[in-house]
Amino acid sequence: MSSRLEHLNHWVAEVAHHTRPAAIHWCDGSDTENRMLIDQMLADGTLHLLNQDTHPGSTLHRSHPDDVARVEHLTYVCTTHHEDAGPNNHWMAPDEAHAEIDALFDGCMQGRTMYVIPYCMGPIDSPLSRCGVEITDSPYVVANMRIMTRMGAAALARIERDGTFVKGLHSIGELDPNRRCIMHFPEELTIKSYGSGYGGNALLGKKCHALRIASHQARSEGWLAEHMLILGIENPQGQTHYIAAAFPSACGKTNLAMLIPPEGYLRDGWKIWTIGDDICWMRPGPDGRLYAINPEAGFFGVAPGTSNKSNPNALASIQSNTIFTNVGVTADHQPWWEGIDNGQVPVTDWQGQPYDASMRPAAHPNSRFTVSAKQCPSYSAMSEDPHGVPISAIVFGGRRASLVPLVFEARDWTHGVLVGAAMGSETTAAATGAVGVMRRDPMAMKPFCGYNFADYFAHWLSFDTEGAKLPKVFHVNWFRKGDDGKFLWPGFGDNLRVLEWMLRRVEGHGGAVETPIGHLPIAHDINLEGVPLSDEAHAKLFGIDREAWQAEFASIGDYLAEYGPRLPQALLEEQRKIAAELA
Ligand code: GTP
Ligand code: SPV
Ligand code: MN
Repeated sequence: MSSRLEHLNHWVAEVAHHTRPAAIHWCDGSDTENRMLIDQMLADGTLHLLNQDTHPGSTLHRSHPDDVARVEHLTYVCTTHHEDAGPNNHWMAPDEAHAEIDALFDGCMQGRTMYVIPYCMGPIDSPLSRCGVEITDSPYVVANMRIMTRMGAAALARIERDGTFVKGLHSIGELDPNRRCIMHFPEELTIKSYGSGYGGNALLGKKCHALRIASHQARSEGWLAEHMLILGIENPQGQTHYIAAAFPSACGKTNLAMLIPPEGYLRDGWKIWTIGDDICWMRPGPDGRLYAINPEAGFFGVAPGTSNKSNPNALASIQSNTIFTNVGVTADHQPWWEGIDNGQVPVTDWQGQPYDASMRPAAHPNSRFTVSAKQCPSYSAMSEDPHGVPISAIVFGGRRASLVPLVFEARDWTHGVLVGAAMGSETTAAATGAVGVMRRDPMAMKPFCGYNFADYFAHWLSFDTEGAKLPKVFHVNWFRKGDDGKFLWPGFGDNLRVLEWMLRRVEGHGGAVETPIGHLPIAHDINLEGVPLSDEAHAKLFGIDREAWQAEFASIGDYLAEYGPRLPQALLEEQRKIAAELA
């Protein structure tokens, strides 16, 4: 190997010396390699074969029952100065963190194969892309990384060209929750993760690299690494606008990214193009607009609730070559989850036990599918464009049963940054801990920002420069509930009605009323043809309760105060101005 890879070779040798694997395998990403790994995992029970007539090439993995979600309380950002990680992160001093986790890695790969996975986040030839190498003792991680990233020989060639990469070391260890932690060293471009084999804890290219490390890097290099989907909306005239949207985990990104237009819109010729469903890297282009790429190559999507009605594109994508994790199975070995709504019944639950509805759901609420983005019928060829796509609108949104209307528009960039910073959402099964608890989740980045949120908000504000052509900023809430506890808005495909209004606003001809919290559509500004809404639904989706919003702004003020003097003054002033208008 060339001298430009010496650094990589040296690190691999050092890790092998420390973890003592029985063998070292450099992943080339080939079909042969993938087949070899899948066969080996089928033989040792890591994977189970699903029905090859209905789901060719698809398998099922059952996680350890204590290892089924991200673990935010065991996730650390280890910067030299505590202040740089901020109140939004768990922090440990780098020396102490290395010592603690290195002790866990000591000899941990004995009897196992150590896999070296070179990967590229983003199109191989894009200047916006960044590479990494994950070392892991989990073949399941290798198989997932092969779908989720551009992995193998082409990535290694780019690493050789770049001469730099993010180092990620991972071991499933004993899968013991008491011997588990995920450490990030953004100043060293290094990740160390021990004791979990699940999703964001183990597929290090995803949340660890593409968000926590990348957000830190993006700040110093003048770009943004965000927890956002990217979609293209093609109007009947054939023009396509791109939108990036940040919703917290399990709050609708995959679904919105693959939306199928409702009947009337389909007839008129509207089309949706999927670029990405979870992560977005964007930077200003020469024309002052923000250009975005999806750093991922696949979807690690929530299974429950995915049906031919809610998300036909996702369902079509996962008919073959898919790894299912923690779903139930039917008598003839087809995958099954709550809400699949296909007339079949599960016989085995996600733990491999006979299904008993009184014991547990058939599929874990955070069960997932891993599939190549290329299998999605709405996947856009623009996803491979090295320049990325220009973003016309940024959308923030959360899961809010009360208070927050269906949609509103920020007055300007500074207000938009406040709208993102003030985001709140009810927690979901994507992370361990209580579900349904309202918490602040700025820009849907609470679990993923690799530095102090105060600095992050300042970084967002800094894009508002002379000559910048920034996207308009909106806020949505698909999850408002009525007094009966049911969702008031049909959601899913009908969300296009809201996106269409946004595009009219972007083009300068959509109607709205000004309120202290932003511009709201009056109901007739949004096309509601064929959407029967009760008077209660109407009032709640398109109105604001001033008194309740006063309380919300007081709470937002309290939240921002937690960031102390480091918080940008402009954000505080914006919050105070709106609080005063509401009073
Ligand atoms: P992560 O992969 O964890 O980041 O999640 P995500 O943001 O991609 O969420 P996803 O699209 O997988 O949706 C999560 C859950 O929300 C699923 O159970 C969906 O059925 C549900 N959901 C998505 N969109 C809507 C909507 O418009 N309305 C309602 N009521 N539910 C929705
Ligand atoms: C999320 O939790 O936001 C996910 C799943 O997209 S994970 O890869 O586990 O982070
Ligand atoms: Mn996510």
